[in-house]
Amino acid sequence: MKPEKNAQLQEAIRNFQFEGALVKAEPYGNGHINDTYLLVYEIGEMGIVKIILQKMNRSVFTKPVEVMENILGVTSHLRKKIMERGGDPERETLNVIPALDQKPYYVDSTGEYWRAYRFITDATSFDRVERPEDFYESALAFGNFQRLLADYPAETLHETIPGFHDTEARFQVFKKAVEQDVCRRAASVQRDVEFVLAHEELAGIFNKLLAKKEIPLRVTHNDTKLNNIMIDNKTRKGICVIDLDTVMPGLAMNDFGDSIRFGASTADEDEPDLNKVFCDMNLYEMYVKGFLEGCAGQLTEQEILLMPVGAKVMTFECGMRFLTDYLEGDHYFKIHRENHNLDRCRTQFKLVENMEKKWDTMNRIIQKYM
Ligand code: ADP
Ligand code: GN1
Ligand code: MG
Repeated sequence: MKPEKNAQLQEAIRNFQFEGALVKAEPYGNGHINDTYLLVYEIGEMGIVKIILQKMNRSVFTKPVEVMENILGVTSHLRKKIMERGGDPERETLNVIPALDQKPYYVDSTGEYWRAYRFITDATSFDRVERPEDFYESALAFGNFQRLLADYPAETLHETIPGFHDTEARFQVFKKAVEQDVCRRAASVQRDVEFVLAHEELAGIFNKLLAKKEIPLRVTHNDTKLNNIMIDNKTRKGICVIDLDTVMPGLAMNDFGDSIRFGASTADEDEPDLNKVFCDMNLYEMYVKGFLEGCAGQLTEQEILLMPVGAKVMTFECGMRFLTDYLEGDHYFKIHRENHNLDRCRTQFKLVENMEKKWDTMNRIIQKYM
């Protein structure tokens, strides 16, 4: 770690209410947005206590205080419901640890925002499906999450990223990135650009249905990839939904779709060999079953029928976002190698193509669970 970065980290650590002796502080996890650290403390007879400390991404979340207001609101709502049904609120929802000044965040001397969570112990966040049953359990948990938030006052939530899943608006941003071509990369990705342009129709589907009031806005997670859920190591249940930065009014189909995009793929999101990338219909079916069970009858028939569209739209949107970021010089998603965003974009477009081939099957499976 660079010395400046470490100094900032140490400053943040000093400004939270952590007990015990710090034995380890290291970068953690595979999120694309925030800087996440694992802190390990030793507290006398209690033994080892772990903490998640995050430097929030200020260029993505321009109003970090509003993000934290949302998270406190949502987690206290969840906490109440978890306690009502005899669950363990320390493990089944995120728990924010206040800073020394009691605020839910600390602003360091360089103006960066930090926040801390209790570490969810004896659980794992997976970057790919290792056991199909885990994917089913994650679906149940994401569906359940949406159900628990069904009576949350949506009007009190801040829009932490305006137009986050407004695919139509993202299409316009993409076209602008191609036109401006600040990194002079557009010529080398002509085919990918054409793929987006040829799929323009996908970008407007949900806005049209929203305008006609045919689909409802609900409180949704909006970033439902598999590594945003903790799976209990013993019971293998989806114990806790994490990464609550984007909980906002949104579409049930998008929460479903983003999970399929990531978890039903036969390869990693950044797999360079596209011959390995397919949308697995068995995993898709497991997710359908789990998600609909988790939502427990809350969804309208129209929403359920539109789930495959959600999968295609979210995958297309995500690929387009990766390509936009590649064209703009990789300023949004963290990258770890050259052309990383381009590799990510191509897996998404390969998945869209594969979903198109399997379209009838995807719809048939949905109908089976209605
Ligand atoms: P990002 O927005 O960058 O994706 P996340 O909030 O998803 O950041 O955190 C990144 C990773 O850190 C997660 O995928 C998970 O592995 C781990 N993580 C985050 N919060 C916790 C927690 N409370 N307990 C255990 N692990 C966590
Ligand atoms: C980001 O934060 P993380 O890594 O869970 C992104 C999602 C993308 C995803 C692609 C706030 O998710 O929208 O779908 O990467 N989050 C944000 O892997 O932009
Ligand atoms: Mg995450």
